Amino acid sequence: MSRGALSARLRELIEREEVGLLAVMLVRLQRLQEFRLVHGYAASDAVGQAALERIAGLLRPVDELMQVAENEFIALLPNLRDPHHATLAGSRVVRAFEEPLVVAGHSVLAPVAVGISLTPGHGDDADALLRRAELALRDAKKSSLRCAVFAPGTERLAVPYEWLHEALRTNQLEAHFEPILDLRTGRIAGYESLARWDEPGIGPVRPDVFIRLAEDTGLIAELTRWSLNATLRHAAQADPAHGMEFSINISPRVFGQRDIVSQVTGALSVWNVSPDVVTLEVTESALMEDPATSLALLHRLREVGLGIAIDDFGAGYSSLAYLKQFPATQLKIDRSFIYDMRQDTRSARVVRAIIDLGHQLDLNVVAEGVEDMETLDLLRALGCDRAQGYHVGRSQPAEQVVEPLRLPD
Ligand code: G
Ligand code: G
Ligand code: MN
Repeated sequence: MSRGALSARLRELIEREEVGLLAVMLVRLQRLQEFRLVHGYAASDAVGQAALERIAGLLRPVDELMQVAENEFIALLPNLRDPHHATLAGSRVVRAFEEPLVVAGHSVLAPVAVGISLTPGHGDDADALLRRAELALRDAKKSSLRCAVFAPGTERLAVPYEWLHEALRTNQLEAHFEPILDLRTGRIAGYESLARWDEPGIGPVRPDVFIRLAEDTGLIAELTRWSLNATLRHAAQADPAHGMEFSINISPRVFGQRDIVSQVTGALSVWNVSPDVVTLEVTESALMEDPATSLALLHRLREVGLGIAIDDFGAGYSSLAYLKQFPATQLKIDRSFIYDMRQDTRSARVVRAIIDLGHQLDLNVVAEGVEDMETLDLLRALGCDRAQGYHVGRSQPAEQVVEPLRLPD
């Protein structure tokens, strides 16, 4: 079913009095791309079909279910007694996908995340409800429950271009540093720089929101320039004797700019930071858009001495063929593989395989999103080199982080 048809159907339901409390439940299957890479399109379509049937089996006869993308389903749940029942339905779906789907003899573990919006409550505009279910789904992915209801106040999608432009111009963004632990020495090896934007009058704007806005509007060049300089300015404050390393996220889109190399080297020399303590984090998807150009630019950055990390490994369209050609120094395992490795031995085995793969390619392997000690211990036992995540430490304003690392005056 198309998005247009879905919106139309949702509008119809909203207008009907007898529908009462209506939930829009967005279910997204994860890891389908991985499966498709191994087993092909027909098999992954079959997984979509099996998932549809599994969800349908959990719904009431009055509920409506449709598949809106290969890995995405929307259920409309009318006449709910109270909002809590929407959460119950969502959690039921999450739990049901803890069991593998069996498709054409293959057993596939495809976990789901569920985002929910409600009307009345979260508006009576069909598109807004769908967007809010999507926002809830992003929260769900970050939560161990894998199911979330839209939380009013978290919505920052409507931030206009002008505000971000102004925020960049007036230096309103702030670099926060998230610690990265060396699992061998038990010491902090360095920090990943994460942009934060707290706009007076509206509150914090989520980075995934403003980074996407920047990418969509061309402000990403400004944002990258800001990010490089803000990170290196703070990095420069740290005494090199501490041996700290600093990682900077680089958006796919900047590989379209040919001067990205001189921008990076320029910022390094302005702040007098050695390239060997700086790693640029790039997602695989970035490299798939225009592999030839991206690879050439990455090779030049590598030649200058910077580290290159493949960020969110396994989450996108992973291609082992490209991985082989990457001048990467580091592999960051996406947190969707980490969060359940304690309970799920298959996840743990996938993590182990990724660690071994990374090591075979001489990459330093970093696990993202480590939320408890058990997972940390498990990763150490599997030979993972580094880890980051809430259990290691949350990000904090860069100023505070570098304060104790300062050069003696
Ligand atoms: O903290 P978390 O919500 O910070 O970040 C969300 C996403 O935003 C992450 O995928 C991260 O890679 C990205 N991100 C954070 N800061 C920056 C930045 O300065 N530049 C780019 N390109 N991406 C960033
Ligand atoms: O895509 P990238 O890996 O650059 O994104 C980093 C993001 O991960 C940031 O949004 C950061 O706030 C978030 N993050 C960091 N540690 C954890 C964690 O332990 N659990 C979860 N759920 N998110 C985390
Ligand atoms: Mn990152």
